[in-house]
Amino acid sequence: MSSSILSTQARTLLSRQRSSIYLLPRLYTTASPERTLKETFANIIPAKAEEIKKFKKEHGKTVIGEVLLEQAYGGMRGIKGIVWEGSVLDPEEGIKFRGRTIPEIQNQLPKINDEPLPEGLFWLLLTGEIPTLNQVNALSADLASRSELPDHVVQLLDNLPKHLHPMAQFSMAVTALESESKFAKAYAQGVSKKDYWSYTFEDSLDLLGKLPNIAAKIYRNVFKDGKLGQFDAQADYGKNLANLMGYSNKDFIELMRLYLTIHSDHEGGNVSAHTTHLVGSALSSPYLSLAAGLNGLAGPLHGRANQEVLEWLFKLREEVKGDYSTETIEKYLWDTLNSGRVVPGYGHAVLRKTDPRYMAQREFALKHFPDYELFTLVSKIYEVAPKVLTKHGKTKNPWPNVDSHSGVLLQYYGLSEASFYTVLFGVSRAFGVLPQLIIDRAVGAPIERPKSFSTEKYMELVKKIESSSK
Ligand code: CMX
Repeated sequence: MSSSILSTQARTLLSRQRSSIYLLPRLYTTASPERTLKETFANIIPAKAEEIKKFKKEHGKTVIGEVLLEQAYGGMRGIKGIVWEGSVLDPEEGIKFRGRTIPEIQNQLPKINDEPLPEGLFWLLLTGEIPTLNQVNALSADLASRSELPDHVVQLLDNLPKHLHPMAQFSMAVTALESESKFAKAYAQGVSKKDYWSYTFEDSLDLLGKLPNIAAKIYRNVFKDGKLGQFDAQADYGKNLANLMGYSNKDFIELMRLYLTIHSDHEGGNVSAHTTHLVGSALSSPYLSLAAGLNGLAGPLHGRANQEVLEWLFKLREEVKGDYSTETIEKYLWDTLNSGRVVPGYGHAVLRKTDPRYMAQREFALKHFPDYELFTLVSKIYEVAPKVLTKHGKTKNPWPNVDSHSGVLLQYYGLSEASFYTVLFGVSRAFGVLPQLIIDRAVGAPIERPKSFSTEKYMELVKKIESSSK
């Protein structure tokens, strides 16, 4: 077992507790004697739960921050109040998954070709360990075995109007899968708290397994002939997602693996992660919790920015008619800002430099299609926009985020329907938020309930605090 998420004390405790861990069924058979994901997690979690309990008991009253009034009115930016094990976002360095940067996970996670397999990232986020290729292959097979959609979900998707946004369709389909929730059924039968995580784990894997079919069904229904491409129970997740949507180009499959890996997790405070975690804290099933998160991801300031970027780029292209000079692009940026809109794909609530997810996608483009016209345009904007945004003086971060680049890669391979892009983001986000939901249930995380006040009450509070400090 990796020592990455456990202190020495916790590891000692774990070795004492190992014998008392109840036995779990194997979820899939593999020739390898290695542990399954569920067995690995079950082995880690008692010590982790004990470590948290002890940490809370010994340091629970330590002050870890202060809250300014402007933060209460400013979207709670920077307030520490969520526990999120999978990743931490550093303003300068960007996202780290269990302490590893994007280049590190690209290097360390198991691969079939050059790009990491998102199944491996799921394993890492849940356990803190890098799995072997055998373990990842077995997990891919397990997810594939859970992929079938119940008839009522297929019918629901087939009956939705094409003009309903793909993200609304996505969230509805995930909500409708509640009928399959093993957690909800077990809870209704009065299962013990200590077993919540096991049912949450099963629901999470069932849900992840079904997402490629849901996403592809939406894509094929809304934009194509409604018929899904090939599904191969022996193939990995990224390949099946690409194939089901009707894309078999091997570089596109590589792109899907990279895309699903890097869009997965971005610590716990972003809207989709926080919403999933919050709704899950009420013991809503993974289906209802993820659907809530997807509804947040669908917002233009969050995941839908990838669609907005493409629309904005196309308008720019139409307006400048092939003139990609600095002056023309500068003018277009100022026109956007002066009309009271944001420049989509730029800025971030936490990051203060170019998003490493942007860089990973840029490197993919440089490797596979350095001369693609839209990539050239995006690169030109990358040269110009930070200066314009800095001069504009509002945003705290004039650098591009993940959404600034993703659509252009999809365009290159012919996936040109921008309103579908956030669905792909959503499939990936499930890889990041479901591990935390399982951990939350395993360590007995409480229902979330922060304090709110009216403006009148804040005024009273501020008056009291300010007069007592005079
Ligand atoms: N263009 C123009 N103005 C921007 C801007 C941008 N790209 N980014 C921020 N600003 C403005 C804000 O609207 C805000 O203006 P007001 O004071 O008038 O309200 C001001 O700059 C300060 O904002 P900030 O503290 O820098 O940024 P926030 O934490 O409030 O918001 C974000 C972060 C991402 C919502 C914002 O940068 C934005 O709207 N960017 C464009 C949309 C986008 O790309 N979203 C995707 C983010 C990644 C993701 O979640 O997928």
